[in-house]
Amino acid sequence: MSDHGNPSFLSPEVLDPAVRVGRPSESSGGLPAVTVALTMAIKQMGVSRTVSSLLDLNQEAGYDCPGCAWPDPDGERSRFEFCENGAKAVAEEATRERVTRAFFAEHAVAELAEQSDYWLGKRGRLTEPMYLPKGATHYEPISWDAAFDVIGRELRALGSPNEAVFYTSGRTSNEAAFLYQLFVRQFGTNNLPDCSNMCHESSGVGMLETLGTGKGTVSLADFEVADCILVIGQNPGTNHPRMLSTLQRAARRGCRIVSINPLEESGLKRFKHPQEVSGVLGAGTALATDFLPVRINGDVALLKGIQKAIIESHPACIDHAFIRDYTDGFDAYCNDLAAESWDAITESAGIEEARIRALAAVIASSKAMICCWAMGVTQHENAVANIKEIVNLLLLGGHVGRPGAGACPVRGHSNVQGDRTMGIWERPTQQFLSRLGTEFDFVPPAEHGFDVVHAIEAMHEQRAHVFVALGGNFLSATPDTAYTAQALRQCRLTVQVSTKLNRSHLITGEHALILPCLGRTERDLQQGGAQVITVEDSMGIVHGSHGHLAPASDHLRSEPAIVAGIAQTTLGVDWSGFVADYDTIRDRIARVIPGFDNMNARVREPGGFALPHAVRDRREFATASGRAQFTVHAIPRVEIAPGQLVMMTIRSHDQFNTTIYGLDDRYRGISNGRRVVLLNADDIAAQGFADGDAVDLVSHFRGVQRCARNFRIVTYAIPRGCAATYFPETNVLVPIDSVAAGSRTPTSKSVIISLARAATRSTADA
Ligand SMILES: Nc1nc2c(c(=O)[nH]1)N[C@H]1C(S)=C(S)[C@@H](COP(=O)(O)OP(=O)(O)OC[C@H]3O[C@@H](n4cnc5c(=O)[nH]c(N)nc54)[C@H](O)[C@@H]3O)O[C@H]1N2
Ligand SMILES: Nc1nc2c(c(=O)[nH]1)N[C@H]1C(S)=C(S)[C@@H](COP(=O)(O)OP(=O)(O)OC[C@H]3O[C@@H](n4cnc5c(=O)[nH]c(N)nc54)[C@H](O)[C@@H]3O)O[C@H]1N2
Ligand SMILES: [Mo]
Repeated sequence: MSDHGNPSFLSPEVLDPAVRVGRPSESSGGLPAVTVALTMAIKQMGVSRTVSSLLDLNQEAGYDCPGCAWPDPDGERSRFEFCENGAKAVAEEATRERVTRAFFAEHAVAELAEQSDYWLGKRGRLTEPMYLPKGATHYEPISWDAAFDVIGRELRALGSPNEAVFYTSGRTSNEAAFLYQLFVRQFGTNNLPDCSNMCHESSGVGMLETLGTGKGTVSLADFEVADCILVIGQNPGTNHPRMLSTLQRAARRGCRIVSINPLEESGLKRFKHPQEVSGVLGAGTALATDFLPVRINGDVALLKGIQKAIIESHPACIDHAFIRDYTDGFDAYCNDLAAESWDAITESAGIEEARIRALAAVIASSKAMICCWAMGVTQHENAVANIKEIVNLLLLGGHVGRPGAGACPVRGHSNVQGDRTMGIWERPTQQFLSRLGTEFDFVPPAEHGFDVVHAIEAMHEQRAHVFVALGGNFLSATPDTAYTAQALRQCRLTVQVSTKLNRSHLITGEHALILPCLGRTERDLQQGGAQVITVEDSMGIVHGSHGHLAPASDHLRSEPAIVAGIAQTTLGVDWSGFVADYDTIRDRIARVIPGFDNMNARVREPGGFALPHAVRDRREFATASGRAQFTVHAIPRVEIAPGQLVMMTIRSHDQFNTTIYGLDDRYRGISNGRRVVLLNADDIAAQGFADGDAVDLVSHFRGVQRCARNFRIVTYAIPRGCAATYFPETNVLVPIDSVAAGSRTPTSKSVIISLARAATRSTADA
């Protein structure tokens, strides 16, 4: 265990006394979106940087927005592809604030750990490599060469390469990701956990088993012809705002848009396009035509109910030819639905039979349906079953591999899909490994590596001793914060390649390094000139990204350069050629990864290029049987004692994962604080509490209780028995051993909690 101080490593657990609660808004976008974004941007970047950086955003010669993975429109994109949360993401990176060596000399690590995530993030960009020696209280400057030596020494000293963990977050470029996984595999391990393990892993697993692909089967053009779009467990108004323009165009054509969500998220009610005059001045466009307030984790039941109703009442919409020619398992699926009881369905879904039947009629009348989803369905014990039920529904109507129809898992991080394509995966296929081994003349390790949860357990049990993160905020993003903190502290060395200060820099191994890197918005100048990096969006389009801003500091290195530095001291390889000219990395990607032939030429074409997709393009299903699979799942039954609630941990409008942009959640009417718990009025009353009371949240799993203190109760339109809080404040409540079957994704949207009156006085009295 490290012995530098004993900080309370979680965010400060004190009430937000100034939190204000108003009414949720009736629409999203509009003038407030522009003014809030510009105010935040100008505050952090100043006027001229704001103008130049926002004009470059998502332009063909500009950089890819670090905000989300929603694709850019083809052809006529406006000069100003505006999105409030994209602007905030840029401002956060292009801020003029700096974390310097003087800052680290002034503040002990233990002192910094007492600060909130919001405060840490607002200190600005990291500027030079910093080192926390064993036993030290403060980080001190270190040269790049010395830093790489520290890493090389620790990695070479390990008993086995499997004692190191190499995490990746989804902002990493294709080029950096490809080099990183190559280094890790040449070092000798597949311990490549990534943020996907906590995100869309359940989508990947569920789709791979049923459709033979882990990627979504639609492109943006399909949204122009779909006549029904289901948005399941996703809050695009906050997390994928550019998707609202797509939905708006669909709504104007008369496309039905259905939201399945415990919360009636404002972003899906009505959208005022900030780039249209009517969007700024008028009432906006109504988006969701139907809203089903499903209970948390009621999706398997609801989806089964819809399908049962379709089979019973709308047999004409079943695509029997498709089912006969392309699928397996239809009979068992029908038998299971016939035997399912409506009582079990309505009880679990929390939606009446009549409403489910009405939705079934809408879907039955659709000729081309797209199902979109995100974290609302992927972070439950039965998350893979959720995904497979979505696939069942699509298969039933033949809504796969035809225009306007298909599966659309909406990815989170801007290059999380590309990182996986590049081989950031703890369970690589044999085919990938053999192509990599052939190209680079080595034998890659075949044994599967650690995912995120396995990695935490291995560090905790001292089976892994070195932790390296290429981006992200591992401590705060992962479940069971206290347990994960102990795990990181057991390590000999922890290394964070980062742009901004975060809590993972403060909870460290015996010694620790912070390696500051260039961000998307910045110029990446190498020996061979200014470099382009590439990313892959949520729909498999690969395109270039060119940063134009001057780097936050002269000492920053690019991610590929940092990976090359680590590889040099660890393996003795000279990758300076790769760093000098990223085209040389892309040449190798093109030879290893199918679909990337001639990559260097094609990424330079406007808009980039689309990766081939066998399901979308040819209705070819690379499953074990070569056919798409109908599957059967029981409705999950969760034991919930009286007084207990199911809690989902969600994002506010002012955060990007663990980066807290601000303290407001404008669309939900909450401002000036984040320690809130959203509850149904009847649950509040039944438990003897009142709106505004301060409570501690206690989670219950396998006899173990975990506690997060001091949350203000907010009355909200949420189904009975359900609660909502913000991530990452409540990650401390998510049990490390509570993971989705099949994908091992932490169950961050299904946490069983109870409420206890807080020792602190209620905010109403404070
Ligand atoms: N501005 C901004 N953009 C982001 C991010 C960010 O933090 N900020 N994060 C990025 C990342 S990495 C990701 S993965 C995405 C996340 O994007 P989302 O998945 O939209 O994010 P969450 O806030 O986790 O919201 C999940 C939604 O699911 C609903 N939900 C929760 N439980 C259930 C359930 O059991 N069933 C159903 N049907 N719905 C449920 C919640 O009410 C909420 O509306 O966004 C990406 N984009
Ligand atoms: N309870 C709960 N937990 C969750 C979730 C949830 O819904 N509920 N969602 C999960 C999901 S979907 C995800 S994706 C994970 C996210 O997990 P992560 O990806 O690990 O977390 P982020 O908060 O996105 O990482 C932010 C940090 O990334 C660094 N960074 C930003 N840009 C760059 C860059 O260009 N390069 C490098 N090297 N570093 C950069 C900055 O230092 C910043 O502090 O969290 C998961 N955790
Ligand atoms: Mo994510």
